[in-house]
Amino acid sequence: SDPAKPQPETNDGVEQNQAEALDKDICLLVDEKDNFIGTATKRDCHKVAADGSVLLHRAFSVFLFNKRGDMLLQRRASQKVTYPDYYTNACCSHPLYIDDKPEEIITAARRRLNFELGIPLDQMDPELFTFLTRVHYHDLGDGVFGEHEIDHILFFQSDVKVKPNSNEISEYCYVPKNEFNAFIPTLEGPLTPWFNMIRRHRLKLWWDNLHRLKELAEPDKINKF
Ligand code: DMA
Ligand code: MN
Repeated sequence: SDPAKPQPETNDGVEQNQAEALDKDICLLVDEKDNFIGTATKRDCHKVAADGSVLLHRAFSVFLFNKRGDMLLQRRASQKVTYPDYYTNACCSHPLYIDDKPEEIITAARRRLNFELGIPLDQMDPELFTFLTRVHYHDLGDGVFGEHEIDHILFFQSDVKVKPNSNEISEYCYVPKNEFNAFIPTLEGPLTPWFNMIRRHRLKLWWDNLHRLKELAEPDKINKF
């Protein structure tokens, strides 16, 4: 079906494109050190159990900047199963289990930047990504679907063509660094927990140092903010 068109809801109230991904996408289960230990459907990875636990899985978050250094901010579509209508960084998703092996993070990031933001693959040279660090966090979401992830944080800087997929993203804009702090309180929706965490702990440092990010990278670290 046309991914841009909101489809009817399935009997659990989830929009059809999103429901399809919940049951088809196979995510990667990891231990607290981010070792791959098994697989589970996207649905099972996000279900909040009665005791509040959620299966720990691998994820990534891309922060995208143009060559002037402005950051792309997006609003999640209202049909997203987790955190609908929340404002967040350019693209987040999960590396999948594909062709009998775990997908590489940058491969997954390019796949989803292409799917969600419509960025042509040939405008996303793997060299343009910097893998900065990992964040381990747990959030109950709406209490039905939540998150428990080791999130690989990637920065990407280039001028790219953007054509958002409306089933994923309802709004986007580029925010200049010097306007960011005044702009955030004017938004009409909440920020996702992972974006807020990075915003509070690392965003200024990394945004101030876009030209020398490789020196700040701590890929072996798993932060718990
Ligand atoms: C999941 O993002 C990953 C993080 C870091 C929260 P998402 O809910 O946007 O995933 P998807 O786009 O695959 O639904
Ligand atoms: Mn997840």
